[in-house]
Amino acid sequence: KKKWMTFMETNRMFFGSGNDENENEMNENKSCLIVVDVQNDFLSPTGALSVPNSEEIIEDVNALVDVFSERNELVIFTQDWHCPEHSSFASAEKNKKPFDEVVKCYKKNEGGEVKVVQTLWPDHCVQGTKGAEFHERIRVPTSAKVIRKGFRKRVDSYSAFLENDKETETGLSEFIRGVNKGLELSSLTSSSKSDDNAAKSPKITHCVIVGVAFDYCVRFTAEDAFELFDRVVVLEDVTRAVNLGDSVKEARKAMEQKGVHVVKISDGDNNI
Ligand code: VGL
Ligand code: ZN
Repeated sequence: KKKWMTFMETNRMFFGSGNDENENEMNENKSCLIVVDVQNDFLSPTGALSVPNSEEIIEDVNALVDVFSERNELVIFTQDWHCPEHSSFASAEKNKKPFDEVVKCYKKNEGGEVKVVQTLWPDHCVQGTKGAEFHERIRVPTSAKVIRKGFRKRVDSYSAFLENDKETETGLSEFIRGVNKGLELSSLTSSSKSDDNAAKSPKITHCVIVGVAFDYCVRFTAEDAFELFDRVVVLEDVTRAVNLGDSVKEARKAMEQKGVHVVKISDGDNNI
């Protein structure tokens, strides 16, 4: 935990003033933590889509959640939440096996279509099953926002924001816009700021992402996060990858092209 408090201190211009009332100049920046898919089917070695060594991240996830919560920063957990016979399952296709790829074609609302490669997975994170529950050692505070994704049968959702048709919203963007609106309103009514014209209204400008899998749900969540945030950071030490073919290399390249900061705290990379 100490490691993550130091991390927040080192990067405090991005993390607002927390509970420190005297740090007015930094009040307009807030951050949020997105914890991606820390569920039994991914984290447990016996899970349906076990991500190698992913139980190792649990203590760091808990410590980060504590540090963000203590500083009154928003914490979001995503939960992969598929219906039985979901279209991302190999079992839903004839003559396909897990980890095969198919091309899916989605019709856009405004016309036209989008083609995306869909990896087919073993059945996993089926709604209401043990595999879909958060790992028992993960602490989910009652104040956290939980966003479920991938429950529409015809379309998978890797990203916490947009499903794989690149069009259907999960609801998380609207939620965050609402939180920002609330921050703006409370800053307008707070007396400490009313006579300070230069004060900008607070806003969540910064997003830190951890969880699994680095090369799928973490990657696409990070790429989409730029719609809402100025700065997007993936803490690589607190993620693990499925690692299929070049998926890790491709994920890193795609994130870096978008401007996502993929950092490794263990390499001393703690100034973001
Ligand atoms: C994920 C594959 C299928 C992930 C979810 O959490 O990265 N990967 N569903
Ligand atoms: Zn899934």
